[in-house]
Amino acid sequence: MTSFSRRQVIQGAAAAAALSGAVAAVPAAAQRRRAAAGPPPGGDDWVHLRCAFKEMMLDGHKVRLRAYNDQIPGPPIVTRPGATLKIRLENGLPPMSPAGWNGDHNVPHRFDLTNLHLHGLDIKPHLFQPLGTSDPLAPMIAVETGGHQDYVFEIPNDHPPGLYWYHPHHHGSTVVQAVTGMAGTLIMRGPIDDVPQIRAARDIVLAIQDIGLFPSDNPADAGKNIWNYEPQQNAIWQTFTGIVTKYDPAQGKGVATNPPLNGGFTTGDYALRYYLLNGEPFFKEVHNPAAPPQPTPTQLPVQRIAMRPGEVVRFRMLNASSDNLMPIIVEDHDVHLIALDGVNFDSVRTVASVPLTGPAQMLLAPANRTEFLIKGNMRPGIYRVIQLAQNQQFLESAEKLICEIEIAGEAMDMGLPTALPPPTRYYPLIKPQDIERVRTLEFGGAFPGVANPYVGIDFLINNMQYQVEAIPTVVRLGDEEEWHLVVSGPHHGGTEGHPFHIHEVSFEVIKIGDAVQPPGTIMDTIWIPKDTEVVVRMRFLGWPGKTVFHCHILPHEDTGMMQNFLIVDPNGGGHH
Ligand SMILES: [Cu+2]
Repeated sequence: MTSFSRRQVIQGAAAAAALSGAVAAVPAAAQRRRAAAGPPPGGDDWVHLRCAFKEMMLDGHKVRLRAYNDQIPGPPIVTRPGATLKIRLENGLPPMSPAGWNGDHNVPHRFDLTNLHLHGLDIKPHLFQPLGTSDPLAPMIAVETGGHQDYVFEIPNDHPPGLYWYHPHHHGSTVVQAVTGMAGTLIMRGPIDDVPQIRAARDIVLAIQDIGLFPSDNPADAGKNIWNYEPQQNAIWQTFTGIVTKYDPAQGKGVATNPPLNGGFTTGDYALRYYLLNGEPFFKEVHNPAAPPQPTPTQLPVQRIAMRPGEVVRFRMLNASSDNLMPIIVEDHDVHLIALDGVNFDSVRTVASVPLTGPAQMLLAPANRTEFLIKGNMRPGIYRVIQLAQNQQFLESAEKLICEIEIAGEAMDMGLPTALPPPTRYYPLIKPQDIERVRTLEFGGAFPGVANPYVGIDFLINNMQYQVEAIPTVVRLGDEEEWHLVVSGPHHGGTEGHPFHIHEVSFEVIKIGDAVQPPGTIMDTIWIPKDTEVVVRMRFLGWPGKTVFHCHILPHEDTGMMQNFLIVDPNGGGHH
């Protein structure tokens, strides 16, 4: 995190990159030649990411977080279709003893192990060892303290250009690492950047993260008043009592830790949680003992983005938070949507200005991205970018002011694009008669937990917890499938919505409940509201291999709401 002052004015991509030390996988010269085909010149084109603890001040609190290259969010990675993207991930986190872990991968453990997921990219499967493996029994890549992993990806020539992101994905340590800072943006350059009205617009990335904290239980921190999220093995923060328990197999129940611990693993409610915009806190929540599902909210001062009347600015918003669903409004402005989850539409979709009471203009589940143009209101003033309050999750989410747009200065009249270059990789869209298979996935759970007594709550897909060596789903390369994603009633544990995310492919969203979506709504993560069925269609067109789909509420994922699937090549071997 850089030393931003309050009311810092966000300038746009160039300034943001300079501030945060952007890592460009494509050399600067190649970036200027955006339209050029083929991979970047060889040589010094490795992106280096090193994760480690980071001590810093956050809103007056001394905190110990986890960061890539000492930056929160991590350094932006820039690449483009046709490139070879090479990333070396180094693990500088301190070791954590596995002592006391019962060996169940759905019990959070080994917060020192890490790996890397490039979220939303259509690239070789990269969660299991070795990279791209089709071995059903392949283990997950787990980089130990002091170790490293090299990732080399061929980006397809027709890869959609847009906003993607990266974060750790080792089962059992994902949320602890991500909710203490480990996430960064990845920008795929491409044809959309050459649309004249888009090229003329400043490009401003709005990366939103959450940071979960407890007072440190580390004896070495005694008297230092440090906040962190470093739960001991099997220590579970009990939201409703505010005490920390460890499961005792002999008694068959969780027992209060003695001496009491301040913090433990949590499925969402922290003693203290911050929301960050590009690394700066804008909102705080404090655990509320009187009503745990309603943390006590505090709005903090926000950053301000300067625009001129009639100026068109390109915004790219990432919800990198671990579990917060974000309905978004830009006050007194039409939102000209150009892309969701990195895949642009074939024309601009304008969402008219709405009252601040809603309904929202955009809905970002955890992991979603929206890319949109805003044309500055001709009336100078301060306009708010707001996350509306929502109660679609166990924890209620209060209304949050994320940032402000200050419109001032001489008026301009910048244009909006009419047509956009179609993302050819996903066209033609899948026709109903071409669907080879229909599958149903049900997201549910149980409280108190039966399958996962150590955690005390079950998160299940089709009544299964994650098993690293199981392959419940096998699909064929080239096939087109329709998946029905269901969060059903309370009798199946469907008490809150869940965001579905699948690796390797993006899907077209056909229906959310009864609401038919516009053709060409391509996403990689979709919010499934409770008591609702979402229908998506996808084509497995990239690589064979072992990979996963899961709920992108990270504590749900880490405790079991994930499944492997295998993409097999019916013609045996080969790729593309
Ligand atoms: Cu979930």
